[in-house]
Amino acid sequence: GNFKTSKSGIIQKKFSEIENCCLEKLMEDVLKPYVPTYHGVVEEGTQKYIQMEDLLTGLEGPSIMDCKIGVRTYLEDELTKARQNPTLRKDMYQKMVKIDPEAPTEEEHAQGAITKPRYMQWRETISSTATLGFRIEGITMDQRNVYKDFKKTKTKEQIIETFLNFTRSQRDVLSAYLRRMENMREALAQSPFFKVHEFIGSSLLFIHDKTGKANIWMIDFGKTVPVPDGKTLKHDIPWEEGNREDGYLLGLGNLIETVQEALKK
Ligand code: 4IP
Ligand code: MN
Repeated sequence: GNFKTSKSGIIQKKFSEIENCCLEKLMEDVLKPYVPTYHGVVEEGTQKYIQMEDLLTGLEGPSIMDCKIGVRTYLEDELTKARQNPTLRKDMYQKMVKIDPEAPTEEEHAQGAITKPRYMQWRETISSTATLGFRIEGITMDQRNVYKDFKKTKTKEQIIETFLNFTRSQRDVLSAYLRRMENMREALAQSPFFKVHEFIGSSLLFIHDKTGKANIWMIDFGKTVPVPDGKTLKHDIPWEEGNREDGYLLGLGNLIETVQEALKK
Protein backbone atom coordinates (compact mmCIF):
# COMPACT_ATOMS: atom_id res chain seq x y z
CA GLY A 1 0.00 0.00 0.00
CA ASN A 2 0.87 3.64 0.29
CA PHE A 3 1.34 3.59 4.05
CA LYS A 4 3.89 2.57 6.63
CA THR A 5 3.79 3.06 10.38
CA SER A 6 6.98 4.32 11.92
CA LYS A 7 7.52 5.55 15.46
CA SER A 8 4.32 5.53 17.43
CA GLY A 9 1.94 8.35 16.74
CA ILE A 10 3.19 8.98 13.21
CA ILE A 11 2.36 7.39 9.87
CA GLN A 12 4.31 7.63 6.64
CA LYS A 13 2.60 7.94 3.27
CA LYS A 14 4.32 7.65 -0.11
CA PHE A 15 5.46 11.11 -1.12
CA SER A 16 3.37 13.20 -3.48
CA GLU A 17 4.47 16.73 -4.34
CA ILE A 18 0.86 17.91 -4.58
CA GLU A 19 -0.20 16.42 -1.25
CA ASN A 20 2.95 17.63 0.50
CA CYS A 21 2.36 21.14 -0.74
CA CYS A 22 -1.26 21.05 0.54
CA LEU A 23 -0.28 19.77 3.98
CA GLU A 24 2.36 22.50 4.34
CA LYS A 25 -0.16 25.20 3.50
CA LEU A 26 -2.94 23.65 5.59
CA MET A 27 -0.78 23.84 8.73
CA GLU A 28 -1.04 27.65 8.39
CA ASP A 29 -4.77 27.72 7.59
CA VAL A 30 -7.95 27.82 9.69
CA LEU A 31 -8.50 24.23 8.49
CA LYS A 32 -5.51 23.02 10.53
CA PRO A 33 -7.71 21.49 13.30
CA TYR A 34 -9.46 19.34 10.67
CA VAL A 35 -6.31 17.93 9.06
CA PRO A 36 -3.83 15.38 10.48
CA THR A 37 -0.80 17.23 11.81
CA TYR A 38 1.99 17.30 9.25
CA HIS A 39 5.47 16.19 10.33
CA GLY A 40 7.59 16.85 7.26
CA VAL A 41 9.25 14.54 4.75
CA VAL A 42 11.69 11.67 5.32
CA GLU A 43 13.76 9.73 2.83
CA GLU A 44 14.41 6.01 3.20
CA GLY A 45 16.66 4.72 0.47
CA THR A 46 15.18 5.99 -2.76
CA GLN A 47 11.61 6.43 -1.46
CA LYS A 48 10.40 9.67 0.10
CA TYR A 49 7.56 9.70 2.64
CA ILE A 50 5.24 12.33 4.03
CA GLN A 51 4.97 12.00 7.81
CA MET A 52 1.76 12.83 9.56
CA GLU A 53 -0.15 12.26 12.75
CA ASP A 54 -1.56 8.74 13.14
CA LEU A 55 -5.24 9.53 13.67
CA LEU A 56 -5.80 6.23 15.51
CA THR A 57 -3.31 6.90 18.30
CA GLY A 58 -4.88 6.42 21.72
CA LEU A 59 -8.18 5.03 20.42
CA GLU A 60 -9.70 1.74 21.60
CA GLY A 61 -10.99 -0.50 18.84
CA PRO A 62 -11.71 2.34 16.44
CA SER A 63 -14.34 2.14 13.69
CA ILE A 64 -13.51 4.10 10.56
CA MET A 65 -15.51 5.25 7.55
CA ASP A 66 -13.97 6.84 4.45
CA CYS A 67 -16.29 9.15 2.49
CA LYS A 68 -14.91 10.50 -0.76
CA ILE A 69 -16.22 14.03 -1.10
CA GLY A 70 -17.16 16.07 -4.17
CA VAL A 71 -19.33 15.64 -7.26
CA ARG A 72 -16.30 14.81 -9.44
CA THR A 73 -13.48 12.32 -8.82
CA TYR A 74 -11.06 13.07 -11.68
CA LEU A 75 -9.19 16.20 -12.75
CA GLU A 76 -10.26 18.27 -15.73
CA ASP A 77 -6.74 17.64 -17.05
CA GLU A 78 -7.44 13.90 -17.10
CA LEU A 79 -10.47 14.61 -19.27
CA THR A 80 -8.49 16.80 -21.69
CA LYS A 81 -5.73 14.21 -21.93
CA ALA A 82 -8.18 11.37 -22.52
CA ARG A 83 -9.67 13.33 -25.41
CA GLN A 84 -6.38 14.31 -27.05
CA ASN A 85 -4.69 11.00 -26.54
CA PRO A 86 -7.09 8.37 -25.18
CA THR A 87 -5.37 5.70 -23.13
CA LEU A 88 -7.55 2.62 -23.12
CA ARG A 89 -7.55 0.88 -19.77
CA LYS A 90 -8.21 -2.85 -19.74
CA ASP A 91 -8.11 -2.89 -15.95
CA MET A 92 -10.89 -0.32 -15.74
CA TYR A 93 -13.01 -2.21 -18.28
CA GLN A 94 -12.59 -5.32 -16.12
CA LYS A 95 -13.53 -3.47 -12.94
CA MET A 96 -16.63 -2.14 -14.72
CA VAL A 97 -17.73 -5.57 -15.99
CA LYS A 98 -17.25 -7.08 -12.56
CA ILE A 99 -19.69 -4.57 -11.05
CA ASP A 100 -22.15 -4.58 -13.96
CA PRO A 101 -21.61 -6.74 -17.08
CA GLU A 102 -24.23 -4.66 -18.90
CA ALA A 103 -22.51 -1.32 -18.32
CA PRO A 104 -20.06 -1.21 -21.25
CA THR A 105 -21.31 -0.26 -24.71
CA GLU A 106 -20.92 -2.72 -27.60
CA GLU A 107 -17.87 -0.85 -28.77
CA GLU A 108 -16.33 -0.96 -25.29
CA HIS A 109 -17.02 -4.70 -25.06
CA ALA A 110 -15.32 -5.17 -28.42
CA GLN A 111 -12.19 -3.27 -27.40
CA GLY A 112 -12.21 -4.70 -23.87
CA ALA A 113 -11.03 -1.36 -22.51
CA ILE A 114 -12.29 2.10 -21.52
CA THR A 115 -10.77 5.48 -20.74
CA LYS A 116 -10.23 6.62 -17.16
CA PRO A 117 -12.80 9.47 -17.24
CA ARG A 118 -15.39 7.07 -18.68
CA TYR A 119 -14.79 4.69 -15.76
CA MET A 120 -14.67 7.44 -13.15
CA GLN A 121 -17.88 9.11 -14.45
CA TRP A 122 -19.68 5.80 -14.46
CA ARG A 123 -18.56 5.11 -10.86
CA GLU A 124 -19.87 8.56 -9.90
CA THR A 125 -23.33 7.75 -11.28
CA ILE A 126 -23.75 4.25 -9.83
CA SER A 127 -22.81 5.63 -6.39
CA SER A 128 -24.04 8.80 -4.66
CA THR A 129 -21.18 10.99 -5.92
CA ALA A 130 -23.02 12.49 -8.89
CA THR A 131 -26.27 13.16 -6.99
CA LEU A 132 -25.17 13.84 -3.40
CA GLY A 133 -21.57 14.99 -3.82
CA PHE A 134 -20.06 12.26 -1.65
CA ARG A 135 -19.84 8.49 -1.50
CA ILE A 136 -18.92 5.87 1.04
CA GLU A 137 -15.69 4.12 0.03
CA GLY A 138 -15.10 1.77 2.92
CA ILE A 139 -15.73 0.98 6.55
CA THR A 140 -13.64 -0.77 9.19
CA MET A 141 -15.59 -1.87 12.26
CA ASP A 142 -13.82 -2.24 15.64
CA GLN A 143 -10.36 -2.14 14.00
CA ARG A 144 -11.06 -5.61 12.48
CA ASN A 145 -13.79 -6.10 9.94
CA VAL A 146 -13.32 -4.30 6.64
CA TYR A 147 -16.26 -3.63 4.32
CA LYS A 148 -15.66 -2.28 0.85
CA ASP A 149 -18.85 -3.22 -0.95
CA PHE A 150 -20.39 0.24 -1.32
CA LYS A 151 -19.89 0.82 -5.04
CA LYS A 152 -23.65 0.81 -5.67
CA THR A 153 -24.67 2.57 -2.47
CA LYS A 154 -26.51 5.48 -3.95
CA THR A 155 -29.74 6.52 -2.24
CA LYS A 156 -30.08 8.64 0.88
CA GLU A 157 -31.97 5.77 2.53
CA GLN A 158 -29.11 3.33 1.90
CA ILE A 159 -26.61 5.83 3.26
CA ILE A 160 -28.65 6.59 6.39
CA GLU A 161 -28.84 2.82 7.01
CA THR A 162 -25.07 2.55 6.57
CA PHE A 163 -24.47 5.39 9.06
CA LEU A 164 -26.76 3.67 11.59
CA ASN A 165 -24.86 0.38 11.20
CA PHE A 166 -21.49 2.12 11.33
CA THR A 167 -22.35 4.00 14.56
CA ARG A 168 -24.54 1.19 15.92
CA SER A 169 -27.13 3.96 16.24
CA GLN A 170 -25.25 5.60 19.12
CA ARG A 171 -26.80 9.05 19.37
CA ASP A 172 -23.81 10.64 21.10
CA VAL A 173 -21.54 9.49 18.27
CA LEU A 174 -23.92 10.71 15.56
CA SER A 175 -24.32 14.06 17.37
CA ALA A 176 -20.56 14.47 17.70
CA TYR A 177 -20.17 13.81 13.96
CA LEU A 178 -22.89 16.34 13.20
CA ARG A 179 -21.29 19.07 15.34
CA ARG A 180 -17.89 18.41 13.84
CA MET A 181 -19.26 18.80 10.30
CA GLU A 182 -21.10 22.01 11.19
CA ASN A 183 -17.91 23.47 12.64
CA MET A 184 -15.96 22.26 9.63
CA ARG A 185 -18.40 24.04 7.33
CA GLU A 186 -17.77 27.31 9.18
CA ALA A 187 -14.01 26.85 8.98
CA LEU A 188 -14.26 26.10 5.25
CA ALA A 189 -16.17 29.35 4.73
CA GLN A 190 -13.28 31.24 6.38
CA SER A 191 -10.43 29.31 4.78
CA PRO A 192 -8.14 31.09 2.27
CA PHE A 193 -6.80 27.65 1.24
CA PHE A 194 -10.26 26.30 0.44
CA LYS A 195 -11.11 29.31 -1.76
CA VAL A 196 -8.31 28.67 -4.20
CA HIS A 197 -8.03 24.87 -4.28
CA GLU A 198 -9.97 22.33 -6.28
CA PHE A 199 -10.53 19.28 -4.04
CA ILE A 200 -10.64 16.10 -6.11
CA GLY A 201 -10.59 12.61 -4.63
CA SER A 202 -10.24 13.96 -1.11
CA SER A 203 -11.99 12.17 1.75
CA LEU A 204 -13.56 12.79 5.11
CA LEU A 205 -12.48 10.14 7.59
CA PHE A 206 -15.04 9.42 10.32
CA ILE A 207 -13.49 7.75 13.35
CA HIS A 208 -15.09 6.75 16.65
CA ASP A 209 -14.02 4.26 19.26
CA LYS A 210 -15.36 2.08 22.06
CA THR A 211 -15.11 4.86 24.63
CA GLY A 212 -17.33 7.12 22.52
CA LYS A 213 -14.64 9.43 21.14
CA ALA A 214 -15.71 10.62 17.70
CA ASN A 215 -14.00 12.86 15.20
CA ILE A 216 -13.81 13.62 11.48
CA TRP A 217 -10.71 14.49 9.48
CA MET A 218 -10.00 15.90 6.04
CA ILE A 219 -7.51 13.59 4.29
CA ASP A 220 -6.03 12.65 0.90
CA PHE A 221 -4.83 15.71 -0.98
CA GLY A 222 -3.05 13.98 -3.87
CA LYS A 223 -5.38 15.68 -6.35
CA THR A 224 -6.09 18.91 -4.46
CA VAL A 225 -4.68 21.52 -6.81
CA PRO A 226 -4.53 25.33 -6.84
CA VAL A 227 -6.80 27.05 -9.37
CA PRO A 228 -5.18 29.46 -11.87
CA ASP A 229 -4.14 32.94 -10.75
CA GLY A 230 -6.80 35.12 -9.23
CA LYS A 231 -9.57 32.56 -9.67
CA THR A 232 -11.63 31.32 -6.72
CA LEU A 233 -14.08 28.46 -6.33
CA LYS A 234 -17.52 28.44 -4.70
CA HIS A 235 -17.61 24.67 -4.01
CA ASP A 236 -21.42 24.70 -3.80
CA ILE A 237 -22.45 24.90 -7.43
CA PRO A 238 -22.62 22.17 -10.08
CA TRP A 239 -19.56 21.28 -12.10
CA GLU A 240 -19.49 22.32 -15.73
CA GLU A 241 -16.42 21.57 -17.76
CA GLY A 242 -14.04 24.50 -17.40
CA ASN A 243 -15.39 25.89 -14.12
CA ARG A 244 -13.27 23.44 -12.07
CA GLU A 245 -15.91 23.32 -9.34
CA ASP A 246 -15.73 20.24 -7.11
CA GLY A 247 -19.05 20.35 -5.23
CA TYR A 248 -17.27 19.88 -1.90
CA LEU A 249 -19.83 21.93 0.04
CA LEU A 250 -22.73 20.21 -1.73
CA GLY A 251 -21.34 16.92 -0.44
CA LEU A 252 -20.77 18.25 3.07
CA GLY A 253 -24.30 19.69 3.17
CA ASN A 254 -25.76 16.35 2.13
CA LEU A 255 -23.63 14.50 4.67
CA ILE A 256 -24.90 16.83 7.38
CA GLU A 257 -28.51 16.16 6.30
CA THR A 258 -27.88 12.42 6.23
CA VAL A 259 -26.61 12.40 9.82
CA GLN A 260 -29.50 14.65 10.91
CA GLU A 261 -31.92 12.16 9.40
CA ALA A 262 -30.10 9.21 10.98
CA LEU A 263 -30.55 10.97 14.35
CA LYS A 264 -34.31 11.06 13.80
CA LYS A 265 -34.52 7.27 13.42
C1 4IP B 1 -9.83 3.91 -8.51
O1 4IP B 1 -11.09 3.37 -8.86
C2 4IP B 1 -10.00 5.10 -7.57
O2 4IP B 1 -10.89 6.04 -8.15
C3 4IP B 1 -8.64 5.78 -7.32
O3 4IP B 1 -8.84 6.92 -6.50
C4 4IP B 1 -8.01 6.23 -8.63
O4 4IP B 1 -6.73 6.75 -8.35
C5 4IP B 1 -7.83 5.03 -9.55
O5 4IP B 1 -7.29 5.49 -10.79
C6 4IP B 1 -9.14 4.31 -9.82
O6 4IP B 1 -8.86 3.16 -10.60
P1 4IP B 1 -11.85 2.27 -7.90
O7 4IP B 1 -12.00 2.90 -6.54
O8 4IP B 1 -13.14 2.03 -8.58
O9 4IP B 1 -10.97 1.06 -7.87
P2 4IP B 1 -8.29 6.92 -4.97
O10 4IP B 1 -6.80 6.89 -5.07
O11 4IP B 1 -8.82 8.18 -4.39
O12 4IP B 1 -8.87 5.70 -4.35
P3 4IP B 1 -6.27 8.24 -8.63
O13 4IP B 1 -4.89 8.08 -9.12
O14 4IP B 1 -7.18 8.87 -9.65
O15 4IP B 1 -6.34 8.91 -7.30
P4 4IP B 1 -5.91 4.90 -11.34
O16 4IP B 1 -5.62 5.70 -12.57
O17 4IP B 1 -4.89 5.13 -10.23
O18 4IP B 1 -6.18 3.44 -11.59
MN1 MN C 1 -9.29 8.28 -0.72
